[in-house]
Amino acid sequence: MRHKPSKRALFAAATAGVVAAATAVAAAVAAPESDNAARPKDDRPVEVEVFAPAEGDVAGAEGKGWFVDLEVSYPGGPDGLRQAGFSGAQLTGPAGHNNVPPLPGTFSPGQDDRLPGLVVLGSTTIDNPDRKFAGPGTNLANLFNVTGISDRSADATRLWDTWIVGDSIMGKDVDTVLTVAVIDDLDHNGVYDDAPDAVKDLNGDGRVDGKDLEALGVASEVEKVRFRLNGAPAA
Ligand SMILES: [Ca+2]
Ligand SMILES: [Ca+2]
Ligand SMILES: [Ca+2]
Repeated sequence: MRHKPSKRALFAAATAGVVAAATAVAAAVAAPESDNAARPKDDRPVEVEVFAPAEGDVAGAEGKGWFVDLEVSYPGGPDGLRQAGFSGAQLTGPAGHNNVPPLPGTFSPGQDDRLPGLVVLGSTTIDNPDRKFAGPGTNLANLFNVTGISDRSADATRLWDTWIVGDSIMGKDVDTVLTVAVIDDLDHNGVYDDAPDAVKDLNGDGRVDGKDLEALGVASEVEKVRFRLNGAPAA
C-alpha cells in the first residue's frame, strides 16, 4: 500500500535523492530483510514516524523535560479513524491534568485509551510496581499528553502524539533506545486496538525490545531511536 508522504518524509526524500539514485541498483539485488517473513515491511498498513528525539540527541535535564513526538499513519478513507481505534483527542497529564475536560484522556503507564494499538518502549525504563512501571517492557503510550488528528484523507489517517517526559523514568546520564510500533489487529475485530500494557520477552533472549514486538505481531515497522538522557541540571 502506498501512503502520501509527510512533509518530513518529502524533505528527507529530496535530500536523499542523490544517494538513493546511486544505491538503487545495489538495493535491487540485496536480499530482503527476514525478521518478519509473513508480512514484508513495504506491505505493512501502518506507518510510524518519530520526530523527537532524533538519533544521537542528548535530551532533557536531570533526565526530564524531553519530548517524544511522533505521527502514526493508518489507512485512509471514511473508516480510517475507526480502524485506528482512535477514541478522541486528548490533552492530559499527571495529577490534576488526568482525564479532565475539555479533552479528557487517561494518563498512566500502559495501553493508551486514545491510540490503543500504539506501543512505546524505553530500554532503560524503571521497574517500579507501585507506579505501574515494569522495566523495559512497559508500554509508555498512555503517558502521552497531546493526541489529535493531523490528516484525514482518502490516502491516510494521520494521528499526532506528543509527550513531554516530566520525570526521569528512563534514567539520566544514560544511553537509551526508544522503540515504537503499532501492534497488529491480533483479535481480528478490524481495529488496531491490541497493544499490551507491558510487552513480555516472547523470544526468550533475556531482554524486551523490538524483536519481541515482531514476535507479538506488528502492523507497522518497528522504529528505533538511539539517544542519550542528559543528567545535568537545567541551571
Ligand atoms: Ca491516554
Ligand atoms: Ca483488534
Ligand atoms: Ca526478547
